[in-house]
Amino acid sequence: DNSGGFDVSDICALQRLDDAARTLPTYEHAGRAEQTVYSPADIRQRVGSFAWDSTASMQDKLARAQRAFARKDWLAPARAAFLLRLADALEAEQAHWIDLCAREAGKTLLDGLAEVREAADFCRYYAAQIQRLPPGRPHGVVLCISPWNFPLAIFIGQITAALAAGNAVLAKPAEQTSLMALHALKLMQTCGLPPDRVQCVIAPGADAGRVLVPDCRIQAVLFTGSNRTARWLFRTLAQRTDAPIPLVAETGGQNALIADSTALAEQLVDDVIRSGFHSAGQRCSALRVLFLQADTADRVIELIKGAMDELKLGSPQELATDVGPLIDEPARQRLHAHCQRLDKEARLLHVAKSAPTHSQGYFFAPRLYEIQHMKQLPEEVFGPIVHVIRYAADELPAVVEQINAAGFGLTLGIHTRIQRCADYLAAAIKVGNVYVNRDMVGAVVGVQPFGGRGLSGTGPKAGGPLYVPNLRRHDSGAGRQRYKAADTAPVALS
Ligand code: UN1
Repeated sequence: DNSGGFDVSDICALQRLDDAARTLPTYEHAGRAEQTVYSPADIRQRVGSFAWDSTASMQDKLARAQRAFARKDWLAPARAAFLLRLADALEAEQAHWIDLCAREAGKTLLDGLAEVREAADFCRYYAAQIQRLPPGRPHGVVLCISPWNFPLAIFIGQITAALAAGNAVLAKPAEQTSLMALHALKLMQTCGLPPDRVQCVIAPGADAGRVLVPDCRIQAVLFTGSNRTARWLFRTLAQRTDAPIPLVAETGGQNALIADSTALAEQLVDDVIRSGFHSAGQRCSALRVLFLQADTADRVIELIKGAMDELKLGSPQELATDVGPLIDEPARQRLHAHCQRLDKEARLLHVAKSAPTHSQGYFFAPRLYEIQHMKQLPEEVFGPIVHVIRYAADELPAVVEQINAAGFGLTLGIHTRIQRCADYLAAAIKVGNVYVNRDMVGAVVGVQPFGGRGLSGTGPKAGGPLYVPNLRRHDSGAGRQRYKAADTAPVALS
């Protein structure tokens, strides 16, 4: 995403939105089996409504998408022009998207702005790919399964990847953010999307999966979501008689940041706060496990505790808010269960002091635990909780081993001023994205291929280290201006 570098007009536009927030409209999509949507930040606030798809309507949408693909009448130049129009249209309606994102997904105004920018970046990136790459053979109907935590950016990113390569799309957005998906589909239609080319199924994941994934009319799958669902997709696709079906999966991580005693403490703390607690920790790239070299750990922990108390929890519609709500009650229950277990076997170092400005939502105060080993985290913890592990200077190889043994491989942070140490860790730990002396969220479209290795997904493919400038930060010295990424595009689908 592109959440850095705001100028004054952005901030003014957001402030006006902040002031106007409570008078904005609701979003209604009439139909049978209607579902009302309430805001995760305030469960009394009605956001809109939508209708669930039945099995029959899912099948109908699949058939339509297949017919649209069979027409083969949407040529590359028209596809590229469509993507560029869509990018402009998204940006023209920026305030609308930021508002809906805050109310339906509980994302802060700045996170919402980053969503719009990233979605537009995907459109322009794939439009450029159409012009740059030789045409490949499209697959047919691509099933795009997108998550609620990036309800616009990943929804649009997957669909535009598939469309750019000439496919038709059956989109299955997370049900928690159905309104955003339905509105984005409408916008695509107004930008000249050919009839039926993109269909959007609104259904609980398990129902949609059972109906659609075994169906031989689905010819490829793009998935961002949980590791458990990714495994189910692999198994189900493998059982199809027409296998192999391409699956691009991006799943979770137990993302670690290793900070040795040469790290600049204030920069480190800033990056821990942003990577672990902003977006309420609800990013697959977020920091979960912070390895601190023992000599300086106490000092860093004290600074982190102070910074946690500065965080403002509250309504995502207020510009001053740093941490919004979790997405829903099951998410909060999962975090509570995790904390109940850790309260017995680990040390609670701190709970952020800031109480939410209003309490009618699924808020969860950021927490810092100290644990002994990553084995204490059996699965991804999707929320604002950071787990500290201390290590002695001569234990670095054991840290590497511990991270690799956990099996996930999405993001890794390294804070050090010893070049040899950064090089050693970046080479020894198997992950898709290594961030050196900066935060570890906010991958930028077109600059940095984003994907996980091991349990974290199917890409990016292994490649040599590529050092590029850090686009967000321009404020500091040596070692801070780069990150490492692999050498493939985010999604190559043809
Ligand atoms: C996700 O959280 O599901 O780099 C993936 C980042 C984002 C992560 C998106 N692009 O923080």
